[in-house]
Amino acid sequence: MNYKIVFLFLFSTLCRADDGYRLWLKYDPIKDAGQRAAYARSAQFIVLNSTSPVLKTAAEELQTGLQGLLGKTVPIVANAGGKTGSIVLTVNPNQPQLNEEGYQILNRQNTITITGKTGFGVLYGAFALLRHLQTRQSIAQLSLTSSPKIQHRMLNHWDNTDASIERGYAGESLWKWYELPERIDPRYREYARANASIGINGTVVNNVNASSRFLTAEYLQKVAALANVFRPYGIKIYLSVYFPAPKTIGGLKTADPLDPEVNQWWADKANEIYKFIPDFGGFLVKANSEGQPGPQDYGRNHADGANMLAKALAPHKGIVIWRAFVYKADGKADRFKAAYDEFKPLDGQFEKNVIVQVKNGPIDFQPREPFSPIFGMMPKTPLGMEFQLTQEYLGFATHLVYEAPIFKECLDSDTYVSGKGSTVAKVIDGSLHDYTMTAIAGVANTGSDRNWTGHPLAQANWYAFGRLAWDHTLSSEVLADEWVKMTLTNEPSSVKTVTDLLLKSREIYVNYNTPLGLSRPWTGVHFAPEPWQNRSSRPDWTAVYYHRADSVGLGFDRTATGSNALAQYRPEVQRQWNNPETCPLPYLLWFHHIAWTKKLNTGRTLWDELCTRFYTGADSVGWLQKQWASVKKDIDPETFASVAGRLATQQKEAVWWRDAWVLYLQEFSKQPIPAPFKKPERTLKEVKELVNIYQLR
Ligand code: GCV
Repeated sequence: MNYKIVFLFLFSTLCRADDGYRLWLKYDPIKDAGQRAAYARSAQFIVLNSTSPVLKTAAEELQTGLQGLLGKTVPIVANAGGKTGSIVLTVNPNQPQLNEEGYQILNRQNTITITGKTGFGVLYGAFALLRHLQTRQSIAQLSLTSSPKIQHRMLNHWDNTDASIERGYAGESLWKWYELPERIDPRYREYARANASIGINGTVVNNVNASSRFLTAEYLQKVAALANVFRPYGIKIYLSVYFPAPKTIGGLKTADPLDPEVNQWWADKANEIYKFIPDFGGFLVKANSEGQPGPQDYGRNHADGANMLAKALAPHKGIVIWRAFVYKADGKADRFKAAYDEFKPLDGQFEKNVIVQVKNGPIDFQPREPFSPIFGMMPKTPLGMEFQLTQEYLGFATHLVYEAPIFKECLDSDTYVSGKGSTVAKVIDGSLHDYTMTAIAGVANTGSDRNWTGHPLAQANWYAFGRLAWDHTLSSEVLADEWVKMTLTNEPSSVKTVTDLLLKSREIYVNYNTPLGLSRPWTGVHFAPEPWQNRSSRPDWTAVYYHRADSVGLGFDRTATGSNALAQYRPEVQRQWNNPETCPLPYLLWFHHIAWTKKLNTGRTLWDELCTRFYTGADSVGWLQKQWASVKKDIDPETFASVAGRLATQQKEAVWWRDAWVLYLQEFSKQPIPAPFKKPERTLKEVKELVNIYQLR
């Protein structure tokens, strides 16, 4: 026997790097033998007395997880014969403390019972129990009760028929349309598992800039094949629809929502869809937005369009999710105000099965935005939340930005619409206005890259989104801690270091990218800084429209002396933000044009404060690198190297962002770079040349 070859084989197998494919469902063996034995005593059997596909999924998921964590096969039995040490899965509709998808997990006399009102509840309970073990918590006297606060917890994929993904940075689409419905990529099931484990129960598989092909019988078969894979994981499928589809694929002369023939076409189409997919979720619609056609093309409004589709879906219990992301090509208007102006007057005019989906902020997924003023202002219309997981404005898959703090900042914002404590979270979970339907969506950051998200740490954004969609009261810290333990390491000091690094990453990005409430200094691919960009087919697609730098100062005046967008908020919010002295610094330039020499409450002038943030932000990427280097021994080598490489790129690009802003703004401020910071090594001309190259990619 050639021992050298055997040794090399074993060595390479043992050292095989983790490619990130398993996400947070790794279930690597628990190293601590005592802990493993303690868990194992309570996991001798999985008891399931049902043939329901969802319950079967729950039992099998438990079995897979336990096999990995405990290193033994835990049999699934119909009856444990009175033996303790079993995990019993049971559905009991008589659980007033739970909603339809909630679960209760109790450990009594060494029998763990996972109860749901439905099989879905049990499935979520099974994943919750595994999470408990993965994060090494005690299961003695375990007592967990949890129900999702929001009904429709969804991913929105901006995926196209040609496998490209709009704003996707992790490879191509997961959906192989040309192979479906015949070939089912095993990855579809892995996708469903990952989503179910964090409570996601819906997915829109195609881009909101939609192709009408998805509504053809050819594609509906493909979509149905995906739905079949997702179903046992409690995930419903939805489609984005192209509003003029009755014309493009139906051969009608119009797509007017008040035209009877058009209504009939949609009703027939809905009937056809439900034949393919009996539990189809419904439609997501982008209409009269960024060039997409819609009801306004026929002199109708958004409610007319949404209601027509809602009526077609209602007999099948489907829903319409109508996006509020709209703004007209009017350079004189303030884009900030557009969605509110168009949608607020329509409150109460939508059918019962319509949800209006609103982006978290009024512009477009900027690194920091105030909450959209619509939240709280449409009490008679269910408003859903749209967050973006894919890092369109957050450095794609090279910059590290843990997004839970972005989500929380919005969810915890107080609209004051029914007095203090009327948070955005309470608007979208329906508790404030008794909405009959509730929804939250994340624009997915997944793709065909082996590790799903490109940046290995961006998996945490998918994870945190799902967990927050289930329970928006969870903190960013708790979610980071869970994800790190389940995905990267359970070594306490490294868990602490990586969690801390994740938590600080967003603020670091904002500092070198868009501090003090700056926004949108970019065009084209949305990656490179371009604050000087002043020409486009539309003024609101230039950078200067947003930052408004001039010889006096910087920022967009949205008070009464400016666009008066602030008037869209409740007076309590206006009072805080109207006055530059009380406006929180992170939002300052969103609402005020501030003089360069104005002293801020940090004791520095605006110019000095900006420079301080740009420089410390860029320097902090060095800190991220050091922190990451310090956990090397506890992180899988492939993951470690991938993140280290990306951080090195981020470091380079953070300096480039800093230089672009500082050199450009200095042309207006005419102020020196304050000590101790040093003048950028390159000139503005050089930065512009660099950016031009990036815009080419
Ligand atoms: C899907 C931004 C993005 C677009 C996106 C749009 C939307 O403008 O840049 O790629 O289109 O938002 O949310 O509809």
